[in-house]
Amino acid sequence: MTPEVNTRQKTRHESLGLSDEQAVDMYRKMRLARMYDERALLLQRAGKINFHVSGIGQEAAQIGAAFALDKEKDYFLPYYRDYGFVLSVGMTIRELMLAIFAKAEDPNSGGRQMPGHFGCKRLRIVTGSSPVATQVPHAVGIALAAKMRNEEAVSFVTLGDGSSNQGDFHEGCNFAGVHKLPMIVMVENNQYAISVPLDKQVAGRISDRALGYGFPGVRIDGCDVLEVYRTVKEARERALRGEGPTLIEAVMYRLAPHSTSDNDMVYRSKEEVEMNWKNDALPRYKAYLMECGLWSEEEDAQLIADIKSMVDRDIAYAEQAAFPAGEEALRHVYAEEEAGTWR
Ligand SMILES: Cc1ncc(C[n+]2csc(CCOP(=O)(O)OP(=O)(O)O)c2C)c(N)n1
Repeated sequence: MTPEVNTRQKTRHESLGLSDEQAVDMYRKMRLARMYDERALLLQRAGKINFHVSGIGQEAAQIGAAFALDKEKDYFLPYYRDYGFVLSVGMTIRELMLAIFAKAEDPNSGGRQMPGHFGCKRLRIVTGSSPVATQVPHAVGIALAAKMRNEEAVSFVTLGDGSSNQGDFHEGCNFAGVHKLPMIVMVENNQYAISVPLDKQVAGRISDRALGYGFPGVRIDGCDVLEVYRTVKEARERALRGEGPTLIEAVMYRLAPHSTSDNDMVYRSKEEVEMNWKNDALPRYKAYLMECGLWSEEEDAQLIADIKSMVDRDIAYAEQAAFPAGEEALRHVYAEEEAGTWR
């Protein structure tokens, strides 16, 4: 008798080296980021928080990328819509709530920065500034240091399509290309820079710019979480082999207005937004998991209920948490000397 041969075809995630548990976890994170975002929008409308910048429509790219990186070794420089990314590398809903309520316990900046300005040493997230694209030269410097120290690490940086027109982006990419630095740049091309559509920002493809910097540039479907995972994983392997940076242009659509201060109906139509909801990554990936027999409507309902109670609990916590003390306002702004040591 010949032994039974397993002829079952590998699923897409299995062929990428992802376990069933990891594939489901990606979906859990997508749902978590989405529900956080929806509640943040409501909190702003209710007057409980001042401001929110939404990442709705961009979660798949953020989560696919996070799963392909090494949380113990790599350095992360996310931009202000990357809730899916920071939640996937270990930030909690409670911490995000503390940030939007501007409370002292916010690990990102102790309530000083605008929401979405991530920074957390514990999670290897490097503090970012408000001027867009300034994180790119920071990522370059970190990649240079990693290379000089022979660390097995990459720096991963994200930015928007509009920000890829800034000098910081070009100068950073050029330097990283010359020195073959272990850096991955992911442009989250959500089609708009506030009110300016993509065709008024760039005449060519963003991914093609990499040609001029001397490293590969790829344009991928940013609403396909597994495709983003595959691309970032390959880019990381290239970087660790000493072959230098990769530019990834993840194409997606910003489904919410630019921020809670923006009226997007002034520069785009309701029909256009509705049409793009049809490509929402969440139902698409949920359908994939259901086809694989890894997810059910019951599990989905349970997940949504669990996230809702976590979000409710963390909002209650953040609401009652203390604001930073007035006398702390200048801490971390100027260097301080205490008992002979700089902190
Ligand atoms: C150097 C600089 N110029 C202008 C701004 C104001 N600003 C904040 S977000 C933004 C749009 C950026 O668009 P994009 O890079 O496409 O990212 P998106 O917000 O669409 O995700 C602008 C112009 C800024 N923060 N920094």
